[in-house]
Amino acid sequence: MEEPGARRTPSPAAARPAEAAAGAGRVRRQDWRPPDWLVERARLDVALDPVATRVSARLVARRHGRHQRPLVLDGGALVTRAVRLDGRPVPPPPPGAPVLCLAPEGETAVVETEVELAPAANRQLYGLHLVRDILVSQCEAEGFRRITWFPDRPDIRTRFRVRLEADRARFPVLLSNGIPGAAGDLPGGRHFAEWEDPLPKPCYLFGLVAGDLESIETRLAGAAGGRDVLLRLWAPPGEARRGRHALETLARVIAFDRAAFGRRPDLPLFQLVAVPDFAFGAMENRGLYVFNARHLLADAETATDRELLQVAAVVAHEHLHNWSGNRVAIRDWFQLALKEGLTVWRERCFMQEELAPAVARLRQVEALEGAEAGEEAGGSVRPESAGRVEQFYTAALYDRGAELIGMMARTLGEERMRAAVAAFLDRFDGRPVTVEDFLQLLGEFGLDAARFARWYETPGPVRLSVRLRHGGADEGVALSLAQQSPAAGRGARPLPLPLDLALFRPDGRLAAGPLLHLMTETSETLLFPEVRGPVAASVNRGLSAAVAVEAGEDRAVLALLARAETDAVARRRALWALFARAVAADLQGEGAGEERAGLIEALSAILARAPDEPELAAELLRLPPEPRLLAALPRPDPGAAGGARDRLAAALACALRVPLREVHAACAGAEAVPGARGRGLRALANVSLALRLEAAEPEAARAALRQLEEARTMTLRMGALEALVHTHFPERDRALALFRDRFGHLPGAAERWLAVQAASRRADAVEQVAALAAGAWHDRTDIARVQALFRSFGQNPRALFRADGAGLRLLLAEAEAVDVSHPMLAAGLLRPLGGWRRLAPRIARMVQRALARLARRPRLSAELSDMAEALLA
Ligand code: B3K
Ligand code: ZN
Repeated sequence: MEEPGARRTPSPAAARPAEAAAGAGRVRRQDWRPPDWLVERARLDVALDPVATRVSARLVARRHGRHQRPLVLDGGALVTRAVRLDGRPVPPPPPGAPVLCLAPEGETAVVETEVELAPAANRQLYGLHLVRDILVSQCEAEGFRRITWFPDRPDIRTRFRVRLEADRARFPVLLSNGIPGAAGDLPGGRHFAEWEDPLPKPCYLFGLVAGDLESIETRLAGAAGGRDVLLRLWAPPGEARRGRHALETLARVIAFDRAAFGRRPDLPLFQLVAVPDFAFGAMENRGLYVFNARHLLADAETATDRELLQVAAVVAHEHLHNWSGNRVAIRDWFQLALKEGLTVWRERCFMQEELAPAVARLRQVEALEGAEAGEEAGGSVRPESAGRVEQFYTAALYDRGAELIGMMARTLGEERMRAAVAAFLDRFDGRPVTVEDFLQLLGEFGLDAARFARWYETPGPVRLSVRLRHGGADEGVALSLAQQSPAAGRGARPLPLPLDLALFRPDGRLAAGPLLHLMTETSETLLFPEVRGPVAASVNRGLSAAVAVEAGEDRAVLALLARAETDAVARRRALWALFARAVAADLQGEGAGEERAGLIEALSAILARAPDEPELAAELLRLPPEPRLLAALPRPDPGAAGGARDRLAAALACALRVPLREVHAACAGAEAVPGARGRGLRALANVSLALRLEAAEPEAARAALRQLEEARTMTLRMGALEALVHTHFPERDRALALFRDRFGHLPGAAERWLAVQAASRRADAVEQVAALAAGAWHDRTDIARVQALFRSFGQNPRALFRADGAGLRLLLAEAEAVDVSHPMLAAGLLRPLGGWRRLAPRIARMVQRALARLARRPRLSAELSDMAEALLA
């Protein structure tokens, strides 16, 4: 169910691969020029109506610099009724015209426009659109031009005053950025509300929501320099009570930003709005953060502990943008990795206070590696050019952007980095920024900025090969490191890599380190003259540098690290590598006995200490997800690899039967335990239950059903279902029926019920998903359900790539059916096919043929056919 990077799910449009849309009009980084005109003030009057919304705008523009160039305004899909320049009418441009050129004579100009929009017909979702019965805007990156004529670029900051009016019965709540002003009734059942943002902002941060919403709120006494700050959360009727967790998180984030970065709340009111089916994950409009409801409304009854943490991360992210992004805004969209990377890094700093840093880091690394494994990896986070600005919004840009900042933080030291970021936010408040501005400031704090700048231009993935040489009896140990980036050989200079490393003796004691080494050359050799005898090296602990390490460790080294590493990321890497080796050995008909023994020893050690650090133990006890396992095998056949995986999992679970049962029993009552410990115990209960069922223990099936029946939290309910769904015990079907009948009414429950079955490892998973797709609970017009069922299916490679082609046919048929109404979603469903070339030749050919067939089908949307073509290219 976990969706890495989902916190600010970029637009489904971003799913279109870069090549597909790279047409004639490429935007280039070098083409940025200062704006010719600034817009100092904007007054918008919006008469809302789903079919015909009228927007009257009055802009006060000022010439920027000495020149005679025109004032060029951007427009997108606008129907223009009137234009006036300094009070004089100008002929309106034709519908859909992309620019409006005006030639004011003076140094300032007043531009008045009247346009008409059709939000209910807006399928592009940028600009103003109707979701369910809520009118909502999305302007980042270039959506404001779809609301009114405006120079739509982030380096122009404008003070906005907004007046909204609408039918009171249908849209009783009218929201925009900043501080509420006058409001009241109008004739004809209509009403109005005024809003003003006291600070100028880029137009992409304009926000508007209108609908039937209810609210809950929290007051932070004296939080804004002695004045109160009100936090208010809006949701559809009946749902706001599930927003307490988000609202309380926002209060903690505000306190955190103050303590860690010296930021005070700069508005008396911050609002969070839950919009069901909002397509963009979440958006940081100033003072009016909009979320897809599932990223905002969550409590222990409806969401798992992991999801509650994810909600906290999204809430934190959007609010932290208020400084990193909103007040300190980027100059142009090529700098997106700066605002997003810095905000994800700040979000991570916050989350490290919400849960144990080791657990937080494990989850970050898993999300990062998931994104990098997709077809998004490759480009640099700040390319020279792009087909469309929207192509920048990938999970890889967010996560890599944050990793770059994390590397700088490790190099400077966390405290110094926080001070540097605070100084950056102070110095550039209200000024457009670039990556260079940021690096230059970090240089003042002692960072080798010129070297770190190289990271922004380097395409991924960067590799680091590691070789350990043991000298003679009295010569010590040499560690050779060599970095390799795809840009190497094209004059690329070496990247700075902060490497956390340690040497371990065979008995698990440290022989050297842990230490942080900043690698600055293409290849380096580190000498440890004092270290004698055999040792194992662990390099890039905690994923301290954004590189993939190739150390060619043998079984003994992996087993040692799996047992003895104190760094969780390095330890899990060793565990999963050992697991993949064992699967590979099984597939080759070799005994996997020794790998298995290493795994059993390491997992026993984790189980033995599990009650002390349950959340961490639960993470380390998880077996690798199947897509991840396949990525570690050469040309895998997903079906065969799945079989080997199951044999290995069963053998491990059998060997660990006793401690697993004990640990599982020790977690009883986890629901009553508050805070992080309770969360850890619930995670441990679930993972130990899942492992017990790997060995098909009938008693575990009974325990799982009991857990489902008795649990009061979604965490334990889902843990039981996720463990049972792969089995053939009668408890499985009873559990699925029970969940549907007893909890099906809860928000998101139908999606969970679909998704969990689509993840089944059973041989009949394809048939079951086909039946679900045809069943009553699957509604093709309901985006959330399509995503729940087919995204989960996409992460189930043994079903998706089943040798008879049935899984593939099912996915492609669904994509074609969905394409009729939701082309972007349909294209997104194909993403799991991204790695098809790495699969066993027979399976790869099957995928290729199926994609080619799809691409030839008539009447595909541009989105779906672009995606099919890009996957084939
Ligand atoms: N800044 C928005 C991104 C919205 C994507 C639109 N194409 C969400 C976020 O990063 O918080
Ligand atoms: Zn963001």
